[in-house]
Amino acid sequence: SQYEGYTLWLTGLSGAGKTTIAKALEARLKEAGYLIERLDGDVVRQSLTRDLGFSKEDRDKNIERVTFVAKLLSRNGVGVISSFISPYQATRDEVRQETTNFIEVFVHAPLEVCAERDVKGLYAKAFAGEIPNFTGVSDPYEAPENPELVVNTHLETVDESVDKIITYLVQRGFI
Ligand code: GGZ
Ligand code: DAT
Repeated sequence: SQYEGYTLWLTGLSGAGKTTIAKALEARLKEAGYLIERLDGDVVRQSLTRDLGFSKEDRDKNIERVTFVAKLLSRNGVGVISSFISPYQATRDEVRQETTNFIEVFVHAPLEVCAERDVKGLYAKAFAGEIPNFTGVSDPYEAPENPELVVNTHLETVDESVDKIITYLVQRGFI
């Protein structure tokens, strides 16, 4: 391929819109003929990291294994779209060091909006105390300090958020 690989890293709360944006972006880029692989928390946690839970140690292991995969792909010309809560800045900084052309995207919506969406009913359970260590409720989320991009999903449509990312990839010469 004439294009360099990259690691587009979507971080944010549960329900912020990471998976939705990742899927829409993947569809747009594949349609245009680009080499893309998508890595998503829900899918990866059923396979590669199914032995892990949500302690800090397990979240870090989850990201560490995914980073290994993203590294292999991105250095070989693949555009990697990753969607994980990845709540710790230091861990995301390590991903940046390990992968090719790392792009940190903060997928942001206020906690109240995410909890209102409650796509999977997890916030209701978390607020009822039924899920320990739930990000944003009983576990930390460190917002990106210096992300390449921020998409505000409570203010933008999915298409607007995807367009913003595509414009950035074009500017960087990755597509
Ligand atoms: C956060 C949890 C938890 C807890 C289950 N905390 O909305 P979802 O369902 O699809 O996104 C969440 C997903 C998070 O997995 P990640 O691999 O992205 O997390 S991390 O990067 O921190 O390793 C949610 C579901 O798993 N889920 N329990 N306690 N999210
Ligand atoms: P996450 O993967 O971050 O847990 P999700 O993609 O599963 O989140 O759920 C996000 C919900 O929010 C989904 O029902 C679509 C909706 N939504 C509204 N506006 C959005 C936008 N601009 N971008 C992404 N999702 C949006």
